[in-house]
Amino acid sequence: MTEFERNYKRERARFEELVSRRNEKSDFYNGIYDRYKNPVLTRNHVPLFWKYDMNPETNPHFMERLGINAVMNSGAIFLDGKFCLVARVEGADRKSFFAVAESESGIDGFRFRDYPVELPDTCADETNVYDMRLTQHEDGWIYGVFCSESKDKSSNDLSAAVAQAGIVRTKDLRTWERLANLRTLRSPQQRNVVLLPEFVDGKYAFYTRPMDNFIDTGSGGGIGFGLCDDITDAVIDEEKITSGRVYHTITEAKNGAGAVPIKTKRGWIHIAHGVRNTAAGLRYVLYCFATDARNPAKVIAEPGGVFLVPLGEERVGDVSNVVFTNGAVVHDGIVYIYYASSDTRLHVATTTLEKLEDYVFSTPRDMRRSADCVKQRVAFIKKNLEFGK
Ligand code: M1P
Repeated sequence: MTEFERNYKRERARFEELVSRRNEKSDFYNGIYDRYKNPVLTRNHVPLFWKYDMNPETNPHFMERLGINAVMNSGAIFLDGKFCLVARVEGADRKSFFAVAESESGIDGFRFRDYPVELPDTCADETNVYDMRLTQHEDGWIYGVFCSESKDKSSNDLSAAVAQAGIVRTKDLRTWERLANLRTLRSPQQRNVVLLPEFVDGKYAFYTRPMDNFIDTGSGGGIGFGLCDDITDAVIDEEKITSGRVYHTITEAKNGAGAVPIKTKRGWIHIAHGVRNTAAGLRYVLYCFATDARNPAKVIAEPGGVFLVPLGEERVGDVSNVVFTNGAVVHDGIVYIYYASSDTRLHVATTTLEKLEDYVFSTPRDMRRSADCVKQRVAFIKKNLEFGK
């Protein structure tokens, strides 16, 4: 057997074992959701023929020619009987692109289609694309809203970049039509933009994240909300802040919309991310809030504290201490929350719609000050002890 054949056979067997591995719930418990033992997508889920030259004559050592660094932040929908993810795949060259992976169960068996997504290349300056949110809109289209990043030519800093919201639409996750990037007249940069699945006052409704520059949100007060008339040339002139940043909470440094909001009897449920600064760098966690069904800019419930944090191995990766979501699926009353850890791999957590609603509407709010938080907890303990007597 040649070196090529030996290495190919071994790697092929490893790949098949990985993608056909069954997933099971881990022993984590908080009563709110279940976590799973294995990630649903990693860089090793990428087909071998995306990375290796498969010709033994030109690749006698069976060497990676185009490596993949990470598979992470994924948009998610249920389409034609399958859980479909549009994953952010990051090449060894640091450029991200999108690729569709499908599964029958939503918790395991995700396989990438043979080819990644080739977005219409309409922005000459666009250097990187990532974090697509998929919205099955009531107008009949599936929209993908993603970050379109370019070099900031007005700055001498080589790392200075400009983030904008790119928009595509499709019916089948195969043919993509690129629309104009979203323009927000009062915010120079945008990331983490999410399109609501329903019209509001006959208009397209977006959750935005006003930012002064690429990393810091600066004066941006939190997750914004704005309406636009024409999705093919989307312009938002005014953004109202919905879930805001607050001193000494999990959203102090910044926050951003995550999965497309989930419709419930009591309003839209949002699973977003909050960021705080620490001596070890930024820490990204997930948190929830709900907005009014008729006025989706108005927050009607915001449980205190975190919903999901990086645990164990999730804490380590290319950008450690991060969990991030940009996709969730509701199917048969089960909520599948796809979240990436440390910008490296993708996991799933599951709950039910009923439990998620219970969590969002029955969890006490953040009292903002230690003295008030301890009062809140003492009252809670007292009630429990009296109940136990
Ligand atoms: O590295 C963590 C995350 O950082 C960004 O999120 P935000 O815009 O809120 O800072 C995004 O680039 C995201 O992709 C990344 O996971």
